[in-house]
Amino acid sequence: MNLIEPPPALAVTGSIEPLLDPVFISDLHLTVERPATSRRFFSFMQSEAPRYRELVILGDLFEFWIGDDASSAAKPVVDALAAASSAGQRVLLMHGNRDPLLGHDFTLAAGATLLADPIVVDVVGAKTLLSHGDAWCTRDVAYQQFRSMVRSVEFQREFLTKSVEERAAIAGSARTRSDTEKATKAMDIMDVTPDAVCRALRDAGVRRIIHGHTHRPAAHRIDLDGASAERWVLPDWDVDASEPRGGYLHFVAGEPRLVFFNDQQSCGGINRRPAD
Ligand code: LP5
Ligand code: MN
Repeated sequence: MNLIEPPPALAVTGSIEPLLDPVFISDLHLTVERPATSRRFFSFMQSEAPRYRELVILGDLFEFWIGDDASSAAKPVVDALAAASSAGQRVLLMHGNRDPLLGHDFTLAAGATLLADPIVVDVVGAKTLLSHGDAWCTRDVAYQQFRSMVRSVEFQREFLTKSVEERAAIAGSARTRSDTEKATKAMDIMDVTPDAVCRALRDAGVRRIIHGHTHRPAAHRIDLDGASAERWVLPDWDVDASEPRGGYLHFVAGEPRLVFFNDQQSCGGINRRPAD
């Protein structure tokens, strides 16, 4: 890392102009090891994304990211984002738990803006809280400890001084340990905590949340102090899986709508008003 640049945790912006006609995606986990998913991303960038004024990526675009200086395999992805931003689309991106080290060089090359997590944004006329969503999985105590470490400026500065090989080895063992530990965690621990979501809605003074991370796409209606609020959860993408999945959220007549690539994929709230 160039030492004059801010570490990724400080390379984010906390305030942006309203989104007028956005498309939201997250949790693509792009890697050369999932070629069909990468191909679907490139076709999305060619044919679907250009219909919207803003492309918003709410974290985990990449399977993992160990620093902007170790990203040659991701060049086609960066180029696709750069083509979109050069064509006049706003490209907005949030860190996920897999790619919290996306930094200044990446955003410069992609023509993207890194968003703080969470961030309140005017989205199609409604004040909305955007987040990757992992910070609200508060019952996953081991994960929250890991998250605090990886998001800290001190950790990021230190980690990015290591060689690419050393970083790759550490990230590889973190991935293995994550998979092993996830196998023993109860499913509800790995979902957002309802109280944490309500607190976030109250603190932000909003009635709508959009997030990713949990891979449980849905539209939830929430009772917030006697009034109604909404939590929209984006789908993850895996087009290489035996049952391919993925999709996006956009707005139709001012209302959010989830769209899935695979008609077989279903969720609690597809194309309907949020369900409980
Ligand atoms: O990612 P996923 O879907 O498997 O599970 C997440 C949580 N796991 C993680 C860990 C990431 O997968 C690791 C990859 C990061 C690569 C890029 C970052 C580069 C910095 C790497 C620095 C080490 O996010 C998982 C949640 C799950 O979502 C659902 O919310 O449960 O959380 C965990 O599994 C966390 C474990 O409980 C603890 C993991 C400890 C790993 C320790 C590695 C220590 C290395 C120390 C080096 C100084
Ligand atoms: Mn995630």
